[in-house]
Amino acid sequence: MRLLRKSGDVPKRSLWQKIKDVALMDVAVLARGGVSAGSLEKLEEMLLEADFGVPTTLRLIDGVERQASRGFVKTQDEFREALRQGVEEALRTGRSDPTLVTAPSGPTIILVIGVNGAGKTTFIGKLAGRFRREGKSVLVAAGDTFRAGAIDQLRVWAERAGADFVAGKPGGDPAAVAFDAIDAALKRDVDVAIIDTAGRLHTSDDLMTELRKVARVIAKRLPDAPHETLLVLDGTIGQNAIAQARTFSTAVPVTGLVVTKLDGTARGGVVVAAHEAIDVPVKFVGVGEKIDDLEPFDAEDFSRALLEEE
Ligand SMILES: Nc1nc2c(ncn2[C@@H]2O[C@H](COP(=O)(O)OP(=O)(O)OP(=O)(O)O)[C@@H](O)[C@H]2O)c(=O)[nH]1
Ligand SMILES: [Mg+2]
Repeated sequence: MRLLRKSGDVPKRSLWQKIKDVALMDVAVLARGGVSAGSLEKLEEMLLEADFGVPTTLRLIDGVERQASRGFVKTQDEFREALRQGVEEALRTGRSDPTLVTAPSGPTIILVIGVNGAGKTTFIGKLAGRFRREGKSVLVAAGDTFRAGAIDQLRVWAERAGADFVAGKPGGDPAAVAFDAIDAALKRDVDVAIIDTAGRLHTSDDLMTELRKVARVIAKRLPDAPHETLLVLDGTIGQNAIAQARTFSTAVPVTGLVVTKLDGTARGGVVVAAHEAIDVPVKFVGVGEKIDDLEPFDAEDFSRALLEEE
């Protein structure tokens, strides 16, 4: 998994690189066998800095301490492996299947939601490109009628990916766009329809109300749809992403998470924290602005990439 690598000209140190330097004293204490609860202070600081959040951080520390008390954490490598296993286990707990749900017959409908700037439209472009490479026919729909320029931005992505494009009028009703998109998907018999949405309205309440309406209209037009409602989170905004995950998932049934902008950050704890916060599987991560910069999620790969030696 291409993750957390340098983006542009600024090389970033991996999380492990940081932990390795400052947590060595913790390791030394562990190696002497003298671990008491709460002794891994440095590690705790580092994990919080990497956006794991308090509950996930405490659980990870607990896991390392438990391994240590059994005598399994005597070397730096064992320390790293204990932590990595904790991360992987957290990502495999609860609802954690990264496979995209598809319609048993007819078009698969994917609704994409998230705050403005999270990377929804870019993700849709990348996902459409991915389906096209698999030989599937794709339609994308510009359900963001709110932001000026949003419709054209998606049109460009559709052309780049080789996908059909459906749009309404600027300022029009996004639910109507979603309805038309499903009509078009059924008529043209496409394999996948992906519906973009606005990230900002006057208030967050307005946005949630609108999303609920879009989801309702989709379900009315096609029972069982949307087959996926993917929440896009910016991986660089720390605990705000967790708050967003909670807000969106109480408004609509979120079926998968997409965490973007994981290139060029030495953090990434948001991926684990968001999964734990709302018990929804992470399905993709975004690692750049280009069409190929999308990685299907894999818990083991992710944990290895996060804690890789440079
Ligand atoms: N480095 C990096 N940039 C990304 C990634 N995904 C998206 N971006 C950038 O983030 C910015 C916002 O992306 P959009 O796709 O327009 O975000 P959006 O959620 O559709 O935003 P609104 O339409 O305003 O709601 C753009 O400049 C993208 O190029 C990623 O994985 N890595
Ligand atoms: Mg957008």
